[in-house]
Amino acid sequence: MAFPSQAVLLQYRDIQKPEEHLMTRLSIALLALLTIPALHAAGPSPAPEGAAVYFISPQDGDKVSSPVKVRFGLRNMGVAPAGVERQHTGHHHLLIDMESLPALDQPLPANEQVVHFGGGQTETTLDLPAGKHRLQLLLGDHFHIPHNPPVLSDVITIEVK
Ligand SMILES: [Cu+2]
Repeated sequence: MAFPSQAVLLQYRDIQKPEEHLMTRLSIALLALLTIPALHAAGPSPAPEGAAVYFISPQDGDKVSSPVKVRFGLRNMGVAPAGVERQHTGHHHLLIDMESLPALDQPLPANEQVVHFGGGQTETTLDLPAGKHRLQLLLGDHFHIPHNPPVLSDVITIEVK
């Protein structure tokens, strides 16, 4: 059985000499040092110079009727589905009526205001209530993390009739 043998192991650890404890701690510290830079190296993905994401349609100030067809444009980068790691690619995220930007150094949340297009889609159709709405596009990498520097569109405001 696992439990009694674990108890024996704990007892054995308790009677280890202090130097051995120190060695264990040093090993753990060393492991942490080796692991942390590796995690940092994994992200964020670099964006090339001149990379830009923008709305092909609608355009800022447009008066539209719902459902709204939204088309995403991307310059100097390619579209790849979520989970596919390929240099200088990413997938679109549509930010809808966000008060502020989400954290740009971690995976983007997925909710009604942050919509992922992880299949590599470059357009969508939105059902929006009447009134003014703010839209913004943000590219994310294979982990849904914005690039460095972030590839972020201007905010457009549209009015749904
Ligand atoms: Cu995503």
